[in-house]
This record gives sequence, C-alpha cells and structure tokens, in this order.
Amino acid sequence: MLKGGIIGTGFFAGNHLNGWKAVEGAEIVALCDLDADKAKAAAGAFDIAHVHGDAEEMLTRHQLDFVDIITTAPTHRPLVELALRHGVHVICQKPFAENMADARAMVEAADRAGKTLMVHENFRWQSAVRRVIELVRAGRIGTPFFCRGSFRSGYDVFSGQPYLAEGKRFIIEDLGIHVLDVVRALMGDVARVSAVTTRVNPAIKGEDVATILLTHKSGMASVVDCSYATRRSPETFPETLIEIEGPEGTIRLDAGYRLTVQAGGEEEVIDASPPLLDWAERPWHNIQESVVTIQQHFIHCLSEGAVPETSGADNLKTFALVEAAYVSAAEGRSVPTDSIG
Ligand code: NAD
Ligand code: 89Y
Repeated sequence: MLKGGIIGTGFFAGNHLNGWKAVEGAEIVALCDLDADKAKAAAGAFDIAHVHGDAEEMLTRHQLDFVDIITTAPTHRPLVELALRHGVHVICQKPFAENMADARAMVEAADRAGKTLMVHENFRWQSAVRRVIELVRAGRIGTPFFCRGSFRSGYDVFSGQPYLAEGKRFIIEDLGIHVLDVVRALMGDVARVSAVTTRVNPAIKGEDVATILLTHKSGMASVVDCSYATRRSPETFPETLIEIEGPEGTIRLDAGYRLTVQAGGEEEVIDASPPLLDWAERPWHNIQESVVTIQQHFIHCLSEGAVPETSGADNLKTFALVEAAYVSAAEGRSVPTDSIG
C-alpha cells in the first residue's frame, strides 16, 4: 500500500479525496493546507489522521511515497521541487506551471531525483473521451486527417473558482489546455498553432473565447474551440465534444455523451454516459470519474515502474500549445511549437 499526502484542500480537493478512497494500492495518510480551517475540515470529512499547515512539515513527519498537489499553478514549482527533495513521487494538478521555464525545471528536477512526476491531466481519462481515443488507436477509422475538440458553455465557473476571473489568462490556460491535450492524444504532436481569442464577459480579466487551429507534425489539421460565453441549449458543461475523421470513417462524441461510430459502411450509436459515482454530482460527474481513473493510472505506473501517459515530460508538449496559442493570439501569427521556451 503506497502512502500519500495531499497538498491543498480547496475547491477541487474533495474530488481527489473521494477518488483516493476508491483507488487500489494507495491510501492518503496526511494532508496540508496553508488555511488551517480548510485542512481540518477536509481531514474531518475524509477521516485523515494527520493534518498540517505546512507541506514541508508534512513531508518531514511522515514517510510518504507520493504527494498529490491540488493547488493553483503559481505554487506548483516550489511544491514539486520540495516534494522531490524529500524523495517522493508527485502527481500535480494542471495547469502544470505559469510558464515553460518552470514546467521544464520541474521535469528536470524529477529526472535528477529519479522520481515519477505526473500531471493530473484528467480529461483524456473521461470514459467517453477514452472510448474515442481507444477506437482511434485501434484503427477503426484509419489514420485520422481531421479532428475538432469543442468545449462551449455558459456555466458559472467563477463562483467555485474565483481565481479564474482574476488572471490575465483564462480559458486557454484553464480549460483549453484539456481539450488541446485530448486532441494531441488523438492526432499526435503539433508543429504550428494559430489562435484567435476574445473576452465577452466584462467581469473577468482574461479571454473567455478561443478558437485554435493546430497543424500536426503529420501535416493534418485540428480545430480546438472553447468558450465560457456560449448561451445555448442544451448546456453541455463540462462535456468535450469531438469529431474525428479518417479514411475509413468518422467518430463523433456529441452532446449528452452520444457516441456515433460510422465506419466500414456501418453506423453504431452508443450511450457513452459516464457512471454517476456514489459521491459524484451532476454535471461534474464525468470529471469526477476521470479523477479516480487517472489516480489509479498513477498508482499502477508507480507499482509497475511504468511512465504515466500524462507524465510531466509529456505534458510539456501540451503546455507548449497553450503558450503558443497565447503568442499567436497576441501577435496575430501562426506560431511554431519549437519556438516555445
Ligand atoms: P483553490 O484555490 O480552491 O484551492 C487551492 C488550495 O491550496 C487553497 O486552499 C490554498 O490555501 C492551498 N495552498 C496554496 N498554496 C499552498 C501551499 N504552499 N501549501 C499548502 N496549501 C496551499 O483551487 P482549486 O479550485 O481547488 O484548484 C486547484 C487546482 O486544480 C487548479 O490548478 C485548477 O486548475 C485545478 N482544477 C482541475 C480540475 C480538473 O478537472 N483537472 C478541475 C478544477 C480545478
Ligand atoms: O478548472 C477547470 C478544469 O480543469 O475543468 C473545469 C474547470 O473546473 C473550470 O473550467
């Protein structure tokens, strides 16, 4: 049984704590938050014996195998480096960093320490998205030549996560990063990025609409579009809609988790609704089930000595797309990914 510690017990941490209860091969033995009240409340709710107000104290007092960092991006690098100095493996929430230099430094530090560093990039682990990835990887539509990943919503994310309204950057860094990662998982690595962004909501500081064209290294193209300013019915938060086309057919993940596979002259329509775990709440349940799946993947990789699919090193390639999209939107040009960082 691997022993884990949680760093950060804010808005999203309850999902991680619920998730860890279901994961085989790991248990959370301690948690910490700078806010003592939040830490105590989480420890009480999830029956965690050891509560700390400081991550270093937690790491010193307990013989942990790993930490799960559930804080926002500005604290990731110091906390990841602290954990690595204490010789533990790390799973860290997205966005991995505030900039490419910090992201690279964390990956290098993990390499030097000989520890596993995985980014909690969970959207590609949502069961409906995973089905699309598996169908494509199995060759069901042949080598894809086009993909669209789309996340359009008017859901109020700011009341739960007020910091999202305050940053200079918003939707690409917070949400588009997931869709970019899913499209990378489906279509492969990216050579160039072009993006157009705008802010519709006057009450926030960053962009809430982004349309991004990716040119993959294969020469094929994808579109990633995301919006938190979309008023439409049905409200699809937090679903990522996908269409992907190959020479042998097309796969579509539409609103309501309706998965349509048209290939080899046949059509199959599948209800790919995620399970509603006993602690989960609609509409967050697809994100919540993916938390359990990615945590189980992390523990599986630690047990087997395998490299996680969304390792820190892998995530550098997704993070570069975020950086390139912001440069493209600011400068009105197509940005080669190898010019980033
Ligand atoms: P939050 O601000 O509500 O919580 C973060 C907590 O970390 C706070 O309680 C804060 O006091 C604590 N903290 C900060 N620095 C600390 C330190 N040095 N030591 C100990 N505790 C510290 O944030 P949140 O909404 O829970 O989001 C956390 C992260 O999760 C963000 O990066 C966000 O993007 C991400 N997130 C991911 C998903 C997903 O589906 N993957 C969904 C929501 C949020
Ligand atoms: O922070 C975001 C995430 O990762 O998933 C949805 C979210 O909570 C709001 O955009």
